[in-house]
This record gives sequence, C-alpha cells and structure tokens, in this order.
Amino acid sequence: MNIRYWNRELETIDRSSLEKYQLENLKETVSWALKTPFYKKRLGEAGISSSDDIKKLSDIKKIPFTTKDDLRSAYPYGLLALPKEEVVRLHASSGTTGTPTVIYHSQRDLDRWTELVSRSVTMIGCGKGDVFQNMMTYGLFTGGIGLHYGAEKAGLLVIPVSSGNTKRQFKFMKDFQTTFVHATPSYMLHLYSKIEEEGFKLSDFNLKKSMGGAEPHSEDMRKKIESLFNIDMYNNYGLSEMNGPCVATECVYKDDMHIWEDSFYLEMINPDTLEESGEGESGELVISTLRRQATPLLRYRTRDLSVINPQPCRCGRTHRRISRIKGRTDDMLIINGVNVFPSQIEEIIMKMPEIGTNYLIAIEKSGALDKLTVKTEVGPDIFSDDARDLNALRHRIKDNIKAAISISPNVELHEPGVLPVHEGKAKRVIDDRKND
Ligand code: DLL
Repeated sequence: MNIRYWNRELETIDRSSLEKYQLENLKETVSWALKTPFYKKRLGEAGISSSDDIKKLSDIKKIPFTTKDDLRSAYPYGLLALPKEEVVRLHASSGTTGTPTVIYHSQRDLDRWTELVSRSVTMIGCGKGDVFQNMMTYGLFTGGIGLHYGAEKAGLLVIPVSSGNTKRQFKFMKDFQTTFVHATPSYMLHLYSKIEEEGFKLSDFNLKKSMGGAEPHSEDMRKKIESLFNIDMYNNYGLSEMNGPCVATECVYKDDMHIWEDSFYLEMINPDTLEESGEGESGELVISTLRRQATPLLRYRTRDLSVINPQPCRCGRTHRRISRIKGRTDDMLIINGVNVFPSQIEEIIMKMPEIGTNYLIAIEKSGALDKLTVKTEVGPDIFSDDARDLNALRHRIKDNIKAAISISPNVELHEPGVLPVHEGKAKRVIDDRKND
C-alpha cells in the first residue's frame, strides 16, 4: 500500500484496509526489532526469527510483553535497530532515579511523529493563523519539542516559550494574542490563579483552545479549566516510549481520544491475569510501535488504565478511541485495605465550585492504620467568611469523598498559594507510609 506523507485518507480509512496496513507495518517492525540485541534474544526465545513468523495480526500474541524494566536493562544501546550514524535524536527519562530509559529516532521517525502531531492539532481545528504558545518543558521531556515540529508543519506560529515564568507567559499571551496553548492541566490551573497577581486580566488575552496532557486529570478538571479561561480544552495522551505526545488525542467532539492506529497497535489486558480485556472493559493499554525504525517496541505495557471505545465517531475518523486515563496500575493506593485511585478524589473536589486550583493527597501511618488527608486551596473570599462556613465546607468535602471511596479523610483548607506549585507534571500524592 502506498501511503504518502500525512495522507488525510489514512484518518478515515476503512477498518479492513487499516488492518492490512497494520499487518504490513507490524511485520516490518518485527524485522527491525530483530536487529536489536534485546529483541533478537527475546523474540528468539519465543520462536520468532523472522517477520515471516507473523502471518496475521493476532500472531502478535506470540510476542512476549516489553516492560519499562526491559528498557532499563537494554540501556544504553540494546534497543537500537539502526547504525548509530543514522540516528538523529534521542529522548531519555531524566535518570535522576535509577537507570534512564532511552528512545532513539531516525529522521524518518521524527517526520512520522511530526505527522501525527500535525494531524492532532489539525483535528482540533488549529492551523494557519493560530498563535501557539507551547508551555510544556523543552528538553529530554517530550512534551515541548514533541509538539513543536508538528505544530509548525500544520502552519501555526509557534512560540517555544517552554514551562514556567508565569509573568512572561502572560506577557506573550497578551502581546502576541496567543490563541492556542499546550500545558499540563495543573499548570493551566496555576496560571489562572496568578493572572491578577501578575497584573493582567482575562480580557487581555485571546485564548481559544488548549491541549492538555502528560498527567491524569478528570473530566471535571477539564470543565473547570474550560470555564475559568472560557476556552475549549482537548485531552492528549502520550508517553515517551511511544515518541511522546499525540499518541491519542480528542477530536472536536471531546468524546474519548483517537489513538493513531496506523502508527500504534493497541491491545488491552487485565494487568493481574495478563489476559486480553473484553470490549468495553477497563484494562491496561499495551501498545506496539508500527512505524518507528530506530527503537521498535513490541507489546509495551504502559501501566495506564483506560477503556477502548470501538464505536464509530461523529468526526468520521476510523481510528478507535480510548477513554480518559483513569490512573496507572502503579498509582493505585491501598488505604486501610481499600483500593483508591487519586483520580477518584480529584473528581469529587473539582466538582465543588468553592475549591480553588490546587490540591494534594497525603497518606501517613497513624498507629496501625493509614491516615488520609486531602489538602485543598480555597478562594480567598471563603477565608474571610464565618468560621462556621469553613467548617461546613470541610465537612461537605469529607462527606463527598467518603461517599465515593468509603474512607473518611481529614480535610485541610488552605489559602491560595500555600500548596506546592507545578510547572510540569503535578505531584499530587505524598505517601509517607513508605518512610515509616
Ligand atoms: O508525558 C508525554 C506527553 C507530553 C503526553 C505532553 C502528553 C502531553 P512521559 O513523561 O513518558 O511522556 O509520561 C507518560 O504520563 O504513561 C501516563 O501515565 C501519563 N500521561 C500522559 N498523557 C496523559 C493524559 C509524556 N492525557 C505518562 N492523561 C503516561 C493521563 C497521561 N495521563
């Protein structure tokens, strides 16, 4: 099949042609993988010595899963499928804790990633005439540079401002009349809380849209950001192992995220049994690269929990959708024996209009038991209210959380600016039990 650079037809291709295309690319990926020391051994052990061992898509199940630990064990060159001189960039995890993971890209790999990003920003209605302020960190992290080239290719005017320095963000938003931003949801909330303090007003800006990802966030957090800024916000999922941003993005209908299935082969498993999850069931996303040559990854266990939505989308794209990420298998907290995802707590507090733009979940040991404390910032006006009102709010938060997760938390209300600020990914959970 002859697929041109950013072939629009590929977005609405019928499923059976898409599957044929996936099979061709899976076979090619297996032959690239066999060039790496890691997969030569791993696939060899599974009886796969050539791409001819993959005859149909379901043959992918013969391939063992790949994990983050595998990536670490292959550091630095064990997963490189091309001669070093054909590789033009690498992205790596920060390496501050333990061995980093590294993903290499050839120029062709970067062009293909650029294509996916172009498709994603175009899908949400951005293009020529848009002024795009990219507030994600540039560097080893893929959020900044990852969006950059694709947005340029789609014709946007890109301001590569990176994260942090809120005053400068506001100045540029005002002076260049930025229409579109890319930022973590927590940074958007932080920005909002600083507008007045930095001497600006919402009416100084011309913001219309934002793309948000890199961290879990609830539908209620999206709604809050949309109503605070009066914009449309689109969820964008990705991970550095699969390039970075724009693995899956919402279209204008904001009803789950289209995963670009020409580039990523999607499976869903039960993380406990490793069996395939049924349609509509929640499970862990397992993704294989289909078009990346320098670092092919097969059946990568993302640890991210979601649900596949196979229903046709009103936008006409045939690439299936995945639901908002509920959390990671390694995020789940067990508090006094009860399984809790931080997202369940976030959902409750973001629904309450009195609560401000920042929160934190703290867990510690209290004797034999675990103690959960939810700390939230509330608007300054609430603090000037009667202490009885504050107490009533505290109780309401406590009751709502208890009703959702069956655990009664302590609730602390703080004035704005007290809790730690997040310029990149937010760290919302402090679990001190491990230090006891
Ligand atoms: O966070 C890539 C990215 C950058 C995605 C910018 C979107 C926007 P990593 O640092 O490798 O890569 O972290 C990947 O972040 O496995 C998820 O657990 C989480 N994550 C990413 N996007 C979302 C999202 C980038 N939209 C890890 N919703 C993933 C929830 C997300 N979690």
